[in-house]
Amino acid sequence: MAIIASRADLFPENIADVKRAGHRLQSIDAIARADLRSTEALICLLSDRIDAAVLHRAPQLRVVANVAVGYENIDVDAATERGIHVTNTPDVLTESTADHTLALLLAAARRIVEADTAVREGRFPTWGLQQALSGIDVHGKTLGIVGMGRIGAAVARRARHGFGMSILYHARAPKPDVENGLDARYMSLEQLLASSDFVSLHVPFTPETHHLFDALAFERMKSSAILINVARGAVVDEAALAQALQTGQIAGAGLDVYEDEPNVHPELLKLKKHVVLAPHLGSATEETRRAMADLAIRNVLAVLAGKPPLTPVPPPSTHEQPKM
Ligand code: 8YV
Repeated sequence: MAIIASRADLFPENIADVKRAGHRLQSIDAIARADLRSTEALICLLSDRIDAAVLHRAPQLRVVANVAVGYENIDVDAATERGIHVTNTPDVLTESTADHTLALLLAAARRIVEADTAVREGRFPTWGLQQALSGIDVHGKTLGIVGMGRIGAAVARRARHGFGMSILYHARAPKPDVENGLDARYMSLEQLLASSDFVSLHVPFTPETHHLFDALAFERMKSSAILINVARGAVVDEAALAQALQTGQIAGAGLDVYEDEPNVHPELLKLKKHVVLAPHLGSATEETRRAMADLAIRNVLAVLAGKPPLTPVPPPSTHEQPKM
């Protein structure tokens, strides 16, 4: 019997799985206050920082299971040095996150949140050709995808096959397998920014992607363009984005992630036209959160049974880059 400490509010079926495997589940409300001395498995969230100091407090630890595809909250080097497995939850959240990306793109382009507010406040606009709350067309436009991993490709499929959009993309290297069937064109970030009506971010957060979207990037975008970010907040310089929106350098933004969650840059909060702000809900559907929890549990149970984890985070020695 091993002790599994969980920061995640697991579902009844996860609790049953742990019981069936003969382990004990301990619910913890904060990593900082938890007694981890006997913990052999830790289930954690993106908001939990798992650094060398936390690992030091858990001498029995064998696996850290992040309930997220991203894992920049975990010091993977420190874990690997101690022989601790780190796992994430790829694939199971790809389609939901892609759905959410399109939801933000459509909402920002067609001003759905502003429209909803107007109706609720009794400001139903009078009919006119140059109608108040008119938006920007999505179908047939050009979508620039930055980071063509699993989620980027799922967004591209929806945009291409659902909305007849032309797909441009920038990634570390061209991906001929993804290009097939999508007519997607690989190009430099600079070219992509100059040519896209919508730009959607799907890169992991790494030192290289920190503030990849800064004042210069916004200068390079079309003034009619809308930026969508469901990846990581710190890929965008939020102050520069607020300024680009205020000055009309770009037309709008659909954001799900922020540099300093749960705080949002105060200047962004003031912007309404073509700006939609969601609170990090990319994978937040009932079905997907169940699938994420199930995968995290299966990773933990595999390691505790002496088997390899199903979805290990690549050990740093492989030099494999994280994928979204
Ligand atoms: C997380 C996410 O599920 O998977 C990721 O990397 O950003 C989200 O889907 C959420 O933050 C819960 O940890």
